[in-house]
Amino acid sequence: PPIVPPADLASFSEHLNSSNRILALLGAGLSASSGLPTFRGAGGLWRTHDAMDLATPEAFRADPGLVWQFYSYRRHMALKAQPNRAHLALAELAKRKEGFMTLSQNVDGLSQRAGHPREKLQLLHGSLFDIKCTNFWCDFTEENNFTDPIVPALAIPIDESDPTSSEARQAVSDALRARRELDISDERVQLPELRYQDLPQCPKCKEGLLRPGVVWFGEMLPEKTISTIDEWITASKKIDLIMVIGTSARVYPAAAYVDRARAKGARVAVINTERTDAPSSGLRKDDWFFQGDAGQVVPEILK
Ligand code: BJW
Repeated sequence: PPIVPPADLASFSEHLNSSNRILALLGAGLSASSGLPTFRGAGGLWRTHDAMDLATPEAFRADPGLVWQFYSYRRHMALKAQPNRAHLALAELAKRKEGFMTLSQNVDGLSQRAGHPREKLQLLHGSLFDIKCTNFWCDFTEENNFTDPIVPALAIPIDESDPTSSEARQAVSDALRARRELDISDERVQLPELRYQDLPQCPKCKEGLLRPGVVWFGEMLPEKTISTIDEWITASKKIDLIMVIGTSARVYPAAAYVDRARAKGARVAVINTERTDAPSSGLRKDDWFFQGDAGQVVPEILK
């Protein structure tokens, strides 16, 4: 049976086809179908830590090693993951619709790898693969650093507890060893010890620690990103549609784009596994709510 009610699908498709100015607001639920955990709810725990407690400047100041271990793990998992059919369908829509813009809260690089046109993809919360210096007077930044691990000390530990003989272990290929990586998101697995000097250091000022180029709580979103979106909104006499995909829409200012689009006349389509996770302004009579896995629903409704 179709996962999307046919009547809703028909009215949505009709509206999409006649829409010129379209936004998509993406969240972690989109990449859940690619096997990456979300922040809230199941999977939002990393070891004993709430993922959102680690996504703060205070956490980094208090324990840069722990926070780097968390982000190094996330970089590794994101590189191993593959864009899913929803990432691909959105990339296709971006190519086909002139007035389409994606606002992604995701930092995993999967939209980029799905071939989403970069000028139509705004990264509200930065990227796991951008790096910057924490030294206040140093301006070092680097984009698209896919080195994994970023420094040797942050390599994911390998399960050495092999029941076979040591000779057999020697013969095990790198590929096989890679599959025996320990899951350091599990608190029962011991984290390797880290010394401060083994953490990623700034190659420019040679004094500061590097940090992931993501936006933590209490930090401003990238200025250029905000101004590009503001210009896009201002240039729109009307916004026809905003698709709110796989996000709890509770984190600001990202979540506010739903209401800003509504204020410009946009109809809202929510794609989420949970009906409770509608935008905070609530679902309205002529909104669409497509319940289910974004990886399945999005390609279906964008067909
Ligand atoms: C599926 C699915 C499947 C599952 N298919 N669906 C106004 C009011 C109140 C507070 C504030 C405000 N303005 C600013 C604030 C403070 C704060 C904030 O918003 N706090 C709220 C929590 C209340 N905002 C900020 O601090 C922002 N900065 C800022 O505003 O600067 C100026 C300022 C500072 C201080 C005070 C005032 C102003 C910055 C926010 C940065 C957020 N950063 C993070 C971490 C990024 C790096 C990293 O990845 O580690 O961004 S936190 C985390 O939340 C991450 C996400 O992008 C973001 C949103 O989460 P998302 O994507 O929605 O994930 P989930 O897990 O919440 O939801 C997943 C959804 O998918 C669920 O609905 C599931 O049901 C669904 N789902 N599987 C479809 N298969």
